[in-house]
Amino acid sequence: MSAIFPDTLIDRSFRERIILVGVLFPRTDPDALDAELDELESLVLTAGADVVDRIIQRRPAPDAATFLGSGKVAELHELCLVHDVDTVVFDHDLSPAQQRNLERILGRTAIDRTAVILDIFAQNARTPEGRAQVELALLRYRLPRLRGRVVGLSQQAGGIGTRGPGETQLEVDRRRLVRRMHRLEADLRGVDKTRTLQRAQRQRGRRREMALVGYTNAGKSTLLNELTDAGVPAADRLFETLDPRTRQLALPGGETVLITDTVGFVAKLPHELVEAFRSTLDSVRLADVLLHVVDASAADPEAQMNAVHTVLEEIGAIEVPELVVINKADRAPQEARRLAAIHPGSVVVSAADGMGIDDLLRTIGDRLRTHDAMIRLRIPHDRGDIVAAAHREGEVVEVTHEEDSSVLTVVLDEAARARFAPFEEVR
Ligand SMILES: Nc1nc2c(ncn2[C@@H]2O[C@H](COP(=O)(O)OP(=O)(O)OP(=O)(O)O)[C@@H](O)[C@H]2O)c(=O)[nH]1
Ligand SMILES: [Mg+2]
Repeated sequence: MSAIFPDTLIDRSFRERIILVGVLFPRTDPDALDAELDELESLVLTAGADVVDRIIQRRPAPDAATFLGSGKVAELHELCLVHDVDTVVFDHDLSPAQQRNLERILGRTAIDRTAVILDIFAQNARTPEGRAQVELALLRYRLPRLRGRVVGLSQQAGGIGTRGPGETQLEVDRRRLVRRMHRLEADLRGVDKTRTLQRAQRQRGRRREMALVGYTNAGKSTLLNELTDAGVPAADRLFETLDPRTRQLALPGGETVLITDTVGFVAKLPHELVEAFRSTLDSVRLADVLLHVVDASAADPEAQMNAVHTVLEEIGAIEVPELVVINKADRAPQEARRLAAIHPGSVVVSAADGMGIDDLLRTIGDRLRTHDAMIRLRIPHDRGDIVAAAHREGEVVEVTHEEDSSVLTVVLDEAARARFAPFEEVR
């Protein structure tokens, strides 16, 4: 497989020289585009290449064939020659056709932000599951981009798995790629099943689960280490963490909860990745509380918070209660205070030196406790399934039987309470 589809999109046998391309659409704020390109530059650096220049064009809309106008493409080509550039990276998603046309005109690789992020993920995935998820995302990205390659006579000789009669090399490649995708999907479904089982066992113990979420490099892993001595690698690199880690956390009241560190988010996180990491991100979707770690020293912490919320929405986790943890207060004390003032209920910490951690632990305890509520459910006699569910998901403290229904007094957490809402007795 790797012979046909290289593992990486950016060559790492040397440091590639790269030009960034951004387009300023009528409703885009020029500063926002600059910030996006700064971030794209750090993504490229993380991927192991160097940015030598960037160009921006104002356009009402992307050109269907080449994204930029033809004059700008010629200028870009010129610039590529001047700087001896290997690859151009667009801040925007390129269609397979745009990518192909640009590569033909420029005579070098043209990729988009999505490809760079996929590339970093491919580099950082370590566990078999993480690698399978990334490979699946890469294949999903590549499938529509497969193109006919010129095949020499010797390659047409055939053999098992190569071309059948009348099949073009493109068809062969496509078939192999799809087969590999199905294989990966099946493997991942297996892992998913095991995890669901483990989670169901934990649920029976009603142990609370929290997930760390946040923009990449916000300090999630550093915070997990500070809270639990987890020994998780933390580094000043984007997408350092890809594989989830779960640790126990002892709260001041004596109870323990589970806390999971997982992959960081970024603006325009490729949907191929969100799709492939769906089971990893279950730890976020199914958590009782999210610790949303915010880097107060980032260029625009609120834009990062918005990007995190966009991803949470995409993975169906936007309803999970969130506790905002404003981090790196040592580096940006003023901004941390400002953010705390506009996010009531948030906690300011510095994961690197432990400042604010006691306060955070106390707040976590309070938040988890207030989520339990004692409510009364009126359940018709023919709904034994609901009665059983109440016993499973909550703590039933009293049952009274009436003519056509039972009334259960039950302690439920917030998420479970929402599920039983149709049966809740309003007093
Ligand atoms: N000054 C300062 N640096 C911090 C703090 N917390 C984390 N860092 C640094 O920020 C960088 C990123 O930290 P990580 O914990 O790896 O961040 P992450 O959110 O897990 O990032 P990814 O896994 O890459 O998404 C590291 O260099 C940390 O040392 C803090 O409170 N203050
Ligand atoms: Mg991390």
